[in-house]
Amino acid sequence: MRSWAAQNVPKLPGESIPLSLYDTSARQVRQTDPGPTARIYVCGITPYDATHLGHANTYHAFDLVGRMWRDAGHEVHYTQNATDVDDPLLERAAQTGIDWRDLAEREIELFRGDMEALRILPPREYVGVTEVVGRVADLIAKLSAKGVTYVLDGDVYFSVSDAPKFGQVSGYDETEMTVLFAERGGDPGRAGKRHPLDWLLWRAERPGEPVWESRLGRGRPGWHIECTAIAVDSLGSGFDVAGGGSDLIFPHHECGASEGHALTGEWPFAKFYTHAGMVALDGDKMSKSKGNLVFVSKLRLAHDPMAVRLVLLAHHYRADWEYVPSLIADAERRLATWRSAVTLSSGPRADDLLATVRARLADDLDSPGALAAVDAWAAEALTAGGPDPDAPRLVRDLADALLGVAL
Ligand code: 5CA
Ligand code: ZN
Repeated sequence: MRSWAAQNVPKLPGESIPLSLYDTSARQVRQTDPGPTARIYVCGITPYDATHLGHANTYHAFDLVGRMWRDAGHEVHYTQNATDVDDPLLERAAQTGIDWRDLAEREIELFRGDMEALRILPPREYVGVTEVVGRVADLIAKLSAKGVTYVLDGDVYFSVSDAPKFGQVSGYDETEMTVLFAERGGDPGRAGKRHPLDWLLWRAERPGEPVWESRLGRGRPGWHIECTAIAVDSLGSGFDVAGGGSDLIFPHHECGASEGHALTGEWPFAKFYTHAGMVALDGDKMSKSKGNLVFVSKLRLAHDPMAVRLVLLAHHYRADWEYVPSLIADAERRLATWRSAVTLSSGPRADDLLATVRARLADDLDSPGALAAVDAWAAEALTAGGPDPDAPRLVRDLADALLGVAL
């Protein structure tokens, strides 16, 4: 599919700093160690409703990852999927009387506009599941040939007993897994399954549902295998980061990691499993199914999109936080202050500021720490001034390149 437009990223002077990130599967912060081309896969939207601030928080976090790698001289091979056929999309299409394909296309287009407005750099490959169904079926057949699947009434399941590393990504115990599996699209109670946590790879044709002809017969892919297939085809195994929100730790990334292991023989399938926190509204996780949403498309029309980005930057990516309207007001004030400071004809030297912003972001993306450093520079520039005629330009460039904020 078409991705979205990229802005030019200014090159910065001085020394870059290698990025460290929290790896959910290692349960610690570790330094990333990409080759000349860093490889990242981030789970994309299920396009049945507009992008909310929670989604934006997740894509923003991984945008900072890419910006830090670029600053360190790496190329970034970024792949993202769109779950453009799945139960929630089909249900919403049926409720609203819109064709599911039209609904997906409309919401993906709105998402592209949101990402561009927030200056989130686009993936090199943006792949809709409907584009790769045949390929997903090939990989399911490959799994079957390895003896890790079984068929139940035409549906194909991955057998969790044949997944020796299962549980290592999330670290959850079996009770917790069973609860989350049921909440997040799994079917632990289905009669005939060998184990409650066996997960669906291929769903055979059901009346009224979209289907594809494939080597597995008529049907459509299950959820987890779509991301594994797209990631392995686009990035290979042992890529640097698999990312998403923390609601994807289990079962999505757990199952995907075991699928990748079975397909490639490599463990871990991704070197880092990294997750952004959940954004809530009125005390509840923002979700399309609950309807308690703050849409990016509305917020960015009512406010400067750079203020929306500053709301995201003001929270550590791993934190769970709640949206309240005062956040956007605070961000607008900060944006105005920064803009006033970078339009001065000179300011305090900013080399130390650049080093601090790099250091804060390199430390598991401490964006609040980075903002505090820019705040301090701007306050000094506006109150005491400074001798350096190049400093305002440098601050503008570092805000652009590292924080994605156009001043
Ligand atoms: N299509 C699947 C991933 S393959 C999916 O989870 N789609 S989604 O539209 O539900 O979510 C898209 C991304 O936003 C996922 O990475 C998800 O973890 C993240 N996300 C969803 N809700 C929130 C929220 N309230 N706060 C933060 N991130 C969220
Ligand atoms: Zn995914």
